[in-house]
Order: sequence, then structure tokens, then C-alpha cells
Amino acid sequence: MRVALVRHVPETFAECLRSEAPPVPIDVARARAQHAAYVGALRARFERVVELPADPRFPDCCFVEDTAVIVGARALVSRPGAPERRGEEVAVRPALEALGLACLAMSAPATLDGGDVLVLGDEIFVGRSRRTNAEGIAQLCAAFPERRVHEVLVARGLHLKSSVTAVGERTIVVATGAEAVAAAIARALPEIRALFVPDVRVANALWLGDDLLHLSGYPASREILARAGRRLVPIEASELEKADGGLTCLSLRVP
Ligand code: CIR
Repeated sequence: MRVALVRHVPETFAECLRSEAPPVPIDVARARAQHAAYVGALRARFERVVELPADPRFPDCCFVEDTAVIVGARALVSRPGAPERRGEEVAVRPALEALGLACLAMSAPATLDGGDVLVLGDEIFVGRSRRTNAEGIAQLCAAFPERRVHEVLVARGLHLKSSVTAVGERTIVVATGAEAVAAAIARALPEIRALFVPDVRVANALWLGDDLLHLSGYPASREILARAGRRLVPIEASELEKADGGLTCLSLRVP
């Protein structure tokens, strides 16, 4: 991975979308500090990190992964599934073009969040979820016709990658309870090894070469993640978790 793209946390972050109101409200200053530490961890592992300014009209704009899907030298700029988030992608597109990516747009009624797209080698898995619809999946297939695209039903949770991410060439980490998702992936990739973690949020981990960035504070799940054979890098993201965010959501990675 050469370049990562991130977007700062806006002052309106506490108004973000979330599945449940957190018992302790979001501390925006702390969210910004946690985001800065995450960006620091990326800087140490990428040649370059492009930082886009926050847009206060979009409280969720730091979850930049949802605004595009990058495969090879092409990016499909998404039409986010939540109406409140539509428009976040506008500032992302020129940044992707400046990185040399050929950008394709989506058109209504298609919706797709990048958090629903998991690339595993040559295969693309896409979650059909509350945010990604059938038209969105069709436009994803059309954008990357050279790849096989597998649809996976997301019955629980926000996105596909809320419950499964890659932690190696042939290893995925999966939230306990998302066995059906793991089985759908195994149908396409029978050699895949799944590590099931008891803490759902830990299933969203960010694999970067020898390192595996994971949410701190979940010792039982960390012990299981260690079986991936990577150097574990804990990242504190309590305030971003309150917004249903994880570690992949906070960046777009350009191979
Ligand atoms: C949302 O509901 O859209 C944001 N609060 C969280 C988005 C997290 N993104 C991701 O998992 N890719």
C-alpha cells in the first residue's frame, strides 16, 4: 500500500449517525485525538497519507472508507446509503483523481457504502445491507467486470466489514454470530481460515503488511487475533466506536 486517504473529524461529530445512543456521550475532542493517533499509525506504514479537511455539514465524514471502492487503478465513487451522508463523496473524488485513480460514479437509485465491500485477493464480497442495495451491487459489478463479485447478506450490524475483515491472504477475522457471513465467504474461497472473535467490533481490523491494527480494550478477542501471526498494534478508538466506526472505515487505501 502506497497511499492512504483520511478525512478529519468535524466539530459536528457528536451529531453522527449511530445504531444506539452511547451511555456516555461522544467526546469530540477525544475523538479527534484518537483520530490523530490513527493517522499517525498510518503515516508510519504508508509512503504518504492524504488528509482531507472535515466538512461540518457531514458529521460522519471521517468515515471516508464508505465513499469509494478502490480496486487496482480504478475507484468507484459511492452513492452512500444514508441520505444524511450523500455529498461526502464530492470532496473525495478529486483527491482520488489526483492520486491517479480513474474514478467512476454511481447513479440513483443505487446505493453502496464502501464498508460493505471486502476485497480478498481476486474476489470481491459485497454486503447487501441497510446501506447497499441491489442496484448498488450491480453498479459495483459493472465497475469491476474483470473481478468476481459475491453478494453476502448482512442480516445484522451496519456493514459487511462490521463483522468480517481480512487479516491475511487466506485468513479472515469474523464476529461470533456472523457464522453465515463466514460460510458465504468459504463457499467462494474454501481454503479460507476464519478466526472468530467474541467482541463484534474487533472483527473490523486493519491488516497492513506485517502489522494488524485492532481496537484496544478487548483482551479475549486480541488473544484470538494473535493467531493471524501478525504484529498486533492496538488503537484506541472509543469515541469513534460510539459512532459505529471501526479501523477500516477511517481510511481509503490505494494499492
Ligand atoms: C454511519 O452510520 O454511517 C457512521 N456513523 C459509521 C460508518 C462506519 N463506516 C464503516 O464501517 N465503513
